[in-house]
Amino acid sequence: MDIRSQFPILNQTVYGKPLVYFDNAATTQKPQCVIDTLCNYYKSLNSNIHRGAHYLASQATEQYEQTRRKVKEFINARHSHEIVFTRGTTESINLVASSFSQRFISKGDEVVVSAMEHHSNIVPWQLACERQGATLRVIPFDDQGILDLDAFAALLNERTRIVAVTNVSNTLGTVNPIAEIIRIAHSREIPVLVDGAQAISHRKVDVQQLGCDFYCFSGHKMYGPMGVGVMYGREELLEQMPPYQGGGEMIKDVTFERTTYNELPFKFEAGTPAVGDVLGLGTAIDFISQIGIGTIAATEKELTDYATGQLQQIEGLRIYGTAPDKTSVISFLIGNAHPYDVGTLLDKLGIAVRTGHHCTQPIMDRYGIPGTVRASFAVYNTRDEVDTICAAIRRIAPMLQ
Ligand code: 7TS
Repeated sequence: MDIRSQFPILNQTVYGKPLVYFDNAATTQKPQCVIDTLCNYYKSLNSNIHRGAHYLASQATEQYEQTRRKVKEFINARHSHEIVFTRGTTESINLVASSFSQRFISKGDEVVVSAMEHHSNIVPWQLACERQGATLRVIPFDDQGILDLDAFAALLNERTRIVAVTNVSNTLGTVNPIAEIIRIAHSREIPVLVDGAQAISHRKVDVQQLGCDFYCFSGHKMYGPMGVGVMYGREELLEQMPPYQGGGEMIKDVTFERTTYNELPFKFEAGTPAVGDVLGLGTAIDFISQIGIGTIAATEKELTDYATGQLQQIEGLRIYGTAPDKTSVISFLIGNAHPYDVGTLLDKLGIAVRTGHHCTQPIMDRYGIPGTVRASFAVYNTRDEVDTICAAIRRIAPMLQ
């Protein structure tokens, strides 16, 4: 079946123009199969999991746990109990930053992040460092948007407790050499958290092959529902880390004197989870697997190369993020135009892009710019849509001088 026709939202007009949706790095649209899973869950399965003794509860529990196994296979984790369901990448990183730091970070220690992190892989570590009396160190990147691995290696020392780095930059599109980063950090026995929010729907992720200690991602950026995500953590570390939130489900026994905690992964899943959304995430994984992540990557690369070539021909247009290995993200500015003005004009022509700092203010500071216009592609986008945005930019450029 044609991929694009599986996304009902794409078949509409906005302001009388066919919708061109190029804001996929913010969130991807959802195929009918994912929407059906959500509807069917609430139509025929809704119930609270792990506790009810009745039919619906046991069916919902079974499907929820089956999805955990599906995620395990998808990222090739060693164990299902290394997969913790969260509300998304942000919650996954906050969980690790909070719990890991309580156990492993103390006064005078250091945490390393990169200068191209999304705020959600900066601020939780700043909070943790503040609490524990530790210091944040930052890996720089060059004009093309490539991390400086020599500077990275030089940052590591006997006080470094963890490295937290993004697999793919949401603003520059750079695919970071995380296998190499992990190798360097592990040679000094430093664990590595990888923010996989922008990688998971574009590249094959194999956490065992990478050897990463934590890998975090969101369902909504991989054709799945909002409000659900994954924190993968290596069993040995998760076992040693304290719970993140307290509540139902994460305990073994509670008395007022002492509470003992449930085993993995339940220790980290306090309260009623978003069961329907977890099942929707499972369907999104099926959707990706059916197309094949290799096919998705190839389709997006072809489109990104085409778009880059076309955009580069537009006078006064500058692209930020020109690393050789990129995903389907193109950040740009036109002349002296403010990105917000470009975005507003494109919107009126039916084209959805994101404008601003994309929650990566340090990247903007690095280039000395207020923000960018960002077009980001998914597997359902087309060359015709790229032609539409290029024609639109040519049309609006004179209005922006
Ligand atoms: N990390 C990266 C690399 C991201 O791109 C994002 C979201 C997050 C973490 C946070 O994910 P969440 O699902 O918990 O919000 N990035 C974007 C973006 O580029 N535009 O909107 C959200």
